[in-house]
Amino acid sequence: MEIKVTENILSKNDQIALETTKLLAEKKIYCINMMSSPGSGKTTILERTIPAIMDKIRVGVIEGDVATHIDAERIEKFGIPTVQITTDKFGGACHLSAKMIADVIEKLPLDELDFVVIENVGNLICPAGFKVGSNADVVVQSLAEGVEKPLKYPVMFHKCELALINKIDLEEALEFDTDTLEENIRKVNPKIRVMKLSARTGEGFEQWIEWIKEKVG
Ligand SMILES: Nc1nc2c(ncn2[C@@H]2O[C@H](COP(=O)(O)OP(=O)(O)OP(=O)(O)O)[C@@H](O)[C@H]2O)c(=O)[nH]1
Ligand SMILES: [Mg+2]
Repeated sequence: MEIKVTENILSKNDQIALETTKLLAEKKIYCINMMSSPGSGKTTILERTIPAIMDKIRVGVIEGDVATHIDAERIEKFGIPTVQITTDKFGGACHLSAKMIADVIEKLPLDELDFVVIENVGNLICPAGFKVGSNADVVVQSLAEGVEKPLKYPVMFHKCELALINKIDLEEALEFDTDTLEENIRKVNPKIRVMKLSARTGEGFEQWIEWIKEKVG
């Protein structure tokens, strides 16, 4: 007779991430984890998103970088709660871990927020392997990176429920095949939602802002 013993052993990282998810749920906060290669436009997307939502949605941001407070300073100018994590204190880690988030999350005024955005360290590989306690994972890919990236770095696209194709203002100049990029994203993850936008011009932002409003409720 075969006896199957199934144990659900969460990794230490996942246990800490779950605690953060519970804390955010208690505070009725929706949280997204934005990930991408360096320079895809995560911070620029936030710079356009925050003023579009901040009259109705109370938003706070956690910025993750290997070094510098540059991104936090870009976000702080909107007068919203912002925390910068620099991973050079953790050996220059190429991702945020659940513990790094748990250690700073209460620096945000959680009782006064509806929405927390975590901008992860720019890297298309490592952040996909570490839950941080977010409700949704969002990947940004810019046109300049090439159509094959979802096929070469599938784990990130598999993990995320939303892909933002950014910098569509460059489509003509780069002679970029955005449809093939979208197809490649869907090949990796048929369920993923894909939105095309430009943080430079604001084109395509309506559906992204709508998505946030639906999720935050
Ligand atoms: N043309 C164009 N440039 C953009 C767009 N979005 C961002 N950029 C530019 O791309 C560069 C990188 O943008 P960031 O927003 O700093 O990218 P990031 O993903 O936050 O970068 P890291 O935090 O370093 O990973 C900047 O020079 C932006 O001005 C866009 O939609 N169109
Ligand atoms: Mg950034």
